[in-house]
Order: sequence, then structure tokens, then C-alpha cells
Amino acid sequence: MTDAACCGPASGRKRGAAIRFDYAPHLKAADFPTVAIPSGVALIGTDTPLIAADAEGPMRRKKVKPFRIGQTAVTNAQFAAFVAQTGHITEAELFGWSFVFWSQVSDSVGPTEGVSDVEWWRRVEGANWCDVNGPGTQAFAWRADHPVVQVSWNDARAYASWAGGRLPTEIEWEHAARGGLGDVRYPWGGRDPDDRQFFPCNIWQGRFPHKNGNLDGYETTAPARSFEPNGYGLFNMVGNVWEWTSEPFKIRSQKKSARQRQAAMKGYKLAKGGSFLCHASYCWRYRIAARTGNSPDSTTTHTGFRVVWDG
Ligand SMILES: [Cu+2]
Repeated sequence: MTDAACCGPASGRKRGAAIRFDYAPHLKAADFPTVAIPSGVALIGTDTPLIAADAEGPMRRKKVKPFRIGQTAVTNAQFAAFVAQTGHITEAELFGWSFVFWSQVSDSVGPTEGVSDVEWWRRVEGANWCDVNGPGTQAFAWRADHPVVQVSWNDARAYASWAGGRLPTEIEWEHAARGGLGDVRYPWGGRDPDDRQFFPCNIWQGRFPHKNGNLDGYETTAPARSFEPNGYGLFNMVGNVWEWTSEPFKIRSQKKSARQRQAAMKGYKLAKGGSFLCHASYCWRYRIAARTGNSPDSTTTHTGFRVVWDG
């Protein structure tokens, strides 16, 4: 086990001030399928971290106020409604390219540039939330009921405010993911997914990054509403797509290695839940306490988001 990751590379995009997209609230929680999460003492992190460098531990307890959370990650259909109403142009469209996992790049796209150390991530001109895998791929790669991907933290934040909500904090996200089970590794409890018979979520099977066995039924994203929901009725809290949170990516440690990592990830935002690319052998981040970070303008085929509403 290493701290290496399927997790998305940073965009490396150069520009001046961060773009802010501000939209007035247009909808409210009642306009979405949501679940009410009552207030109470919530757990965050774990005392048995598997990727200590990510600062998964220790477990802390903190009170959370009541909130509502989307039953699913925001879908392509929902995001399309947002774009139709606001005219929002996503960052991947503004910059003209996005990251696509190598096996998703279609032959029509032509040669692409990889990212050093994570060569499976290819920079594809013209890839965005519609043409997910590059120009001309919407017809077969875009599905209305799948989570929207190729959206940056800035895009996610813009959608959430338009929806009358916001992105979840880390503790809200974990509290929701635990589904009332408390100190558990996964939304369904403690049993580890394996490559043979237990497929509770959409992750990788086989040897990353060459061959995904697809035993869980999905090579890339699954419909947002798929697999068994957790105890709160929430779908795909882990696996499928990474979900942006409202928080900066912070590592609470005074170790030199941690401080160096933190410095390298300055300004990054925290994402939770892992994706269809995670596997225990390589990137065991489809656990509730697992975490990653990326720059707020980064966009990939395995990152989306979920919205929460106060009260
Ligand atoms: Cu991963």
C-alpha cells in the first residue's frame, strides 16, 4: 500500500486570480431528492488509518447541525438544467481541455499527452462535461442519469449556490456516508469489497491501471442511483466518482513529510469517496475516512460532487 493514487492530477493551469462564478439561489432543497440528516455528534476520521499520509486519523467527534443532502451525486441531467438556466461555462470548456482516464480516450481523439507519474491520465483537448471523453464522445459517453464529471471545484460551488445549497463540509459528508452505523469503514459496514464476489460499489477490479475486470458491472461511471443505498438512503457515497467538499485539503501533522505535502498542495480542495478507479492494491480510498485533494480548477472523468442544504 502506498500513498499513490488513481486520484486525479492537478490541472497545472496558469492564470491570475481564481475565477468565481456567482449565481443567485434559483432552487431549494425541496426541488431535489434529498435526505434529512438530524443534528448530533458526528464522527470524522479513523483510529485505524490505512493511508496515514492523507491524515485519515485520528477519529474525532464533533456536533453537527441538521442538514439535507442529495440522495445522489449531481447528475448530468441536473447539471444540464443548471447550464440551460445560467449559461454557465465550465472551467474545462474555458480552458479547452480536461483529463480523461486512458482507457476512456476514444480512437477518434488521436495522440494525447500523459501526466508524469500518473501516465494513465491523458490531457484531452475538447473534453468537458458533455463531451466527457473528448470531441464527439457525448453520444456514447454521456448519460443523463450518471453523475456529472469534468467539473471543477469552482463549477461545483457555482452549481451548489444556484441550487440554493452548498458543498458539504468533511464532517457532514462523513456523517452522511456512515448512514447511522457509526465507526465503520464503509457506508455498508465493515466488509471489504473483493475481486470475486462482493461488489457493493463501483470501483476497480483487477490490476490497476491496465485491466479493469468490471465485475461490479461498470468500466467507468455507474448511474448516480445504483448499488444499495446506505442506512440514510444515500447512493454511491463511496466509489463511482470523487465528490468535492467545501473545505481546503489540510493535513493536521507537524511531520516534515506532511508539511512538505501540504505545501505542495497549497490551495487544494478536499474531495471524498474515491472513484471507479480505486482499488485496495493501489488506491484504497473508497473508505469513509479516506481523502484526497486537488486544485480548485482541476477536472477529470472521475470527479463530481453532491450538494447539501442547511436545516
Ligand atoms: Cu483512488
